[in-house]
Amino acid sequence: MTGVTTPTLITVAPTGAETDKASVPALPVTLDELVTTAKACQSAGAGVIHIHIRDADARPSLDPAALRETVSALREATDLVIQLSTGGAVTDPFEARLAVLEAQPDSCSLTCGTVNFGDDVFSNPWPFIVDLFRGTQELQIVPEFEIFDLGQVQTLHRLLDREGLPYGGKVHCDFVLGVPGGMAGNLGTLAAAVAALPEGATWSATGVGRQTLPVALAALSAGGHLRVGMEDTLTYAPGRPVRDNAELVERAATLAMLAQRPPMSTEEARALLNIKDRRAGSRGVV
Ligand code: KMH
Ligand code: ZN
Repeated sequence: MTGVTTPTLITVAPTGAETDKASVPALPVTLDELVTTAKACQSAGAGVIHIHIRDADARPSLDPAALRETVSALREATDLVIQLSTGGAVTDPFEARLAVLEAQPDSCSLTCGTVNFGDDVFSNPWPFIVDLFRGTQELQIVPEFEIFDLGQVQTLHRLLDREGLPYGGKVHCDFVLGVPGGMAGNLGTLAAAVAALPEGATWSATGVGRQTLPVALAALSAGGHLRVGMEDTLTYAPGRPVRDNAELVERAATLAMLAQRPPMSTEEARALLNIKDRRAGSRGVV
């Protein structure tokens, strides 16, 4: 089986758009909280950070100036690959989601289809997917293809067949399992999704809520990478809320070490995804 000896890319998704700060005070929502979280998560073994920002009232936001400021502050404070969410919140309009690319992140999420999302709908129609993909190519941003359901893998094939490879030439996916309305968070579903991927694609997996550990263990055993964080997981163990994002990264790093696939450094993460180096003093594209 491929990948069972390769190091593990750990992505942290610290905030998301769905959880209220008022009900989860540990959720990082201000720029200071995000920077502190990012540093702690890099020290704990993260290579990529998947960012949603909040406004002054801790509501989900896609404010362009705040996104730019966030990218710049995280780039200054860490070496993490900075991935902005283009999914935003279920209420965000397509234009604002496309405009996220203008903040010049290293990477962005790109969801490959519409999915029921609890009581809501996370809308990603084909023309939007194509527009977003072309935007990433033009602005030299590496997309991470988010897959919430099996059919979305077929949409990824269609996208690559019609539009060519993403910027950087690598196809990297993140499976999000266990969203109410999306694919189930179990081994059989993950195996089917992995088997359907384009040849040579790399992937990580995220199990939402109680699916966190089963999905992480399955992903490690199948050569995949890990995404963890308070966007997806708020309970560390039954009856015990997550203290902070770093402890989820620490747990992922421990599992990866046990699997003899230690966490990747940020430089290894950059090489895996072929990220353009936008850091000060860099020599350009890696
Ligand atoms: N907040 C969800 C509706 C992404 O970041 O691209 C979408 C989401 C996916 O979180
Ligand atoms: Zn997200």
